[in-house]
Amino acid sequence: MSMRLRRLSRAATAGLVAAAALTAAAHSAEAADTLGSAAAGQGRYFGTAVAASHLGEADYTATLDREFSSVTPENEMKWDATEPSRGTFTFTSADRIVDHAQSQGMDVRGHTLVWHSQLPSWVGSLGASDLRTAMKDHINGLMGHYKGEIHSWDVVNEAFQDGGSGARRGSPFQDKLGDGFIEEAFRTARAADPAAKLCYNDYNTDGVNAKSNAVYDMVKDFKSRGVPIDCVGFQSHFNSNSPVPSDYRQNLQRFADLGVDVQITELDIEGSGSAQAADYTKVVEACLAVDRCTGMTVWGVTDKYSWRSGGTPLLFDGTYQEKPAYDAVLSALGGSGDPGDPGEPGEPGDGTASCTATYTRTADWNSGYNGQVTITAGDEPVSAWTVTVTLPAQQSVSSLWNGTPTWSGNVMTVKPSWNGTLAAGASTSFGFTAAKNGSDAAPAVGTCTAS
Ligand code: 9MR
Repeated sequence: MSMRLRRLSRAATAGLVAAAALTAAAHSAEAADTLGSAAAGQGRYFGTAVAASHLGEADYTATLDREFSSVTPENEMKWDATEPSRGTFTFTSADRIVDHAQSQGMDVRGHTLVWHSQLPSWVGSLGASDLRTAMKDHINGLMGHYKGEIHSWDVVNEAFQDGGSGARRGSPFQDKLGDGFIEEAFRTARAADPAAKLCYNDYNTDGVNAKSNAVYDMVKDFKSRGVPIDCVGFQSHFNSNSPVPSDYRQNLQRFADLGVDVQITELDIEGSGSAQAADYTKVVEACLAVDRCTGMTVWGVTDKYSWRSGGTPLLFDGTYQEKPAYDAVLSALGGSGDPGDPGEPGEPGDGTASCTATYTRTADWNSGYNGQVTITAGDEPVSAWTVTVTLPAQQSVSSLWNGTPTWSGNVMTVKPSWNGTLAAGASTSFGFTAAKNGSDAAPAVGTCTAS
């Protein structure tokens, strides 16, 4: 089955479901901001980890669909879940999450391709050359299956040791392939899906310390040698032993200054009440203070299913009630829990669709580059969008995916292909490959219009 056919059939289903959802939203009196719509107002996504096994629970899915604009499969895309024996890929649970997300106009983060944990034992028993092949096959298998459908992939996860040394963590990849395995994984990933942002993801790297310094040095080296990396993920699992660091913003900023996006990828903070709320505020404010902090993901919808459920670290309690931490995050994002007058001009529910468009260069080589334009819906659902991109005169576009272009001179007007329907606050993107023909300048992205 070809990728494109599979995606089109998914998108067709998504269109129908989303059309129904849009009608429902238009008749609903629910006009308070949500995490996703408030974050969209700041040009960010707000995501959550999701487990496929909970999607049948009505309250879980209602909370997920209402509040979040991005999802990360909590375990379903990991190596043990997707390639339990060599060359045999199983995508049933991961597909369920991706299909659900698409039906709601949510984006998907891919987690994770190369990691020492949740790794089937057959991988560890391979010799070096076989292991290299298996690693590349795994990356190609996953990224190929979801090509064009994942906004960011955690290509390599947790490759550095805790503690003061900044050393690499032992793993089959590190032990048999050496330090170069990370670079090989990123190069393979870029070729497998040029539209996805490629991230390195880790924990205890949230403040400036020996471990984050080691990751920083690696990213700096990758950027200087043209190894493809687009973002760094900061897991941000906090509790009293590992509190929100006072230099969190400064640490995010120094990575952003290397020329990568930063994302908060697995946020949870143990605690309760106003103290927990204040810690969440610090995290959101830090991300908003860093231009290249493109979004935040909390590591679960409800305390009752958290991997640290005893520490009640999330925004909704076990009965899906909003906690003080929820109110704090919403308010830090500039959102309001006040329903206002639904339908009032400027309020959600006024029926005016809007969107914003941002451009990033996702790959670069001597003669050309890949560009990506991300379209984010405002506080109303969007059923179609239009973005103009003006290229420097010399440049020419050889291919474009996830969008439909028409040309007038060097101005391309791009409309959706399968991805016109967006929930409030949700994003989609299209990508293109351009030949520089002597000009390395960036294209100009015009105003996004929506209906
Ligand atoms: O939340 C995940 C939990 O359900 C799994 O049992 C666990 C197994 O390793 O992984 C948890 O998620 C981890 C994530 O994939 C990587 N960073 C740390 C997360 C919490 O352990």
